[in-house]
Amino acid sequence: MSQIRLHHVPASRSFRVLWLLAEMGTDCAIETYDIAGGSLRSPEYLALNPSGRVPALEVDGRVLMESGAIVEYLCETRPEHGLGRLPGDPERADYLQWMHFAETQATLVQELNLQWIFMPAEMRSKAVLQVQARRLAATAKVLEAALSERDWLLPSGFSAADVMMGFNVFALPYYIKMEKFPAITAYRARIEERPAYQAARARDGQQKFYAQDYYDPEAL
Ligand SMILES: N[C@@H](CCC(=O)N[C@@H](CS)C(=O)NCC(=O)O)C(=O)O
Repeated sequence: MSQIRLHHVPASRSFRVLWLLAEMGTDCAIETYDIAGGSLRSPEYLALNPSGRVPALEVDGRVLMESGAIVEYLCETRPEHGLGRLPGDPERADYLQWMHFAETQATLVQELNLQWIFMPAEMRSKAVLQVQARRLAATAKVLEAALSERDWLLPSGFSAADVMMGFNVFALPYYIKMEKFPAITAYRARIEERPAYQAARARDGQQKFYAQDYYDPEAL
């Protein structure tokens, strides 16, 4: 089998794939890109992923994009690692729900990133930033309620749904006050204790997005 190659931006959604592969004990080569530097729009990269986004994964003789699809594909084609909940599993419906809810939440983070990090300050809308931060907090409430009941998203224990969602929780503190979310904070600490997470972070690279600890729309 040819080597798996991950097209990656440090601290972006491609980290989910890097982390999942580490949980599987599967090595991969990494090609690193700079979101602001234009390399995701090069003809070579667009030939791999026409939407110009990460992740893209070269695996099993093809290229896949969309972090959720990649995570599901890897779990289904490598079931021996027990990280997915495949059709027939009693947790399958909850697993799918968390996998996709993670993208609902990540999209809110992305919209906040767009305004706070990537757009010129004069283009920011206080109203939109306030609404998006509130919407993000609403998703955090859902997560907080689940994690108040158990350590991982599914009762049977750690799964790829935690990889999808666990990536998000490191971005939440930039946009919402975490005091109201002690279960998420404890979840984050449990994630940081995982050897595979630590191994993936060691390969991830330096995040270049956030220059402050908290972005407050009220301060605009
Ligand atoms: N739903 C997609 C979203 C991919 C995505 O938007 N990735 C971001 C990084 S987190 C990106 O590549 N942004 C670059 C851009 O939009 O130009 C996924 O989960 O893979």
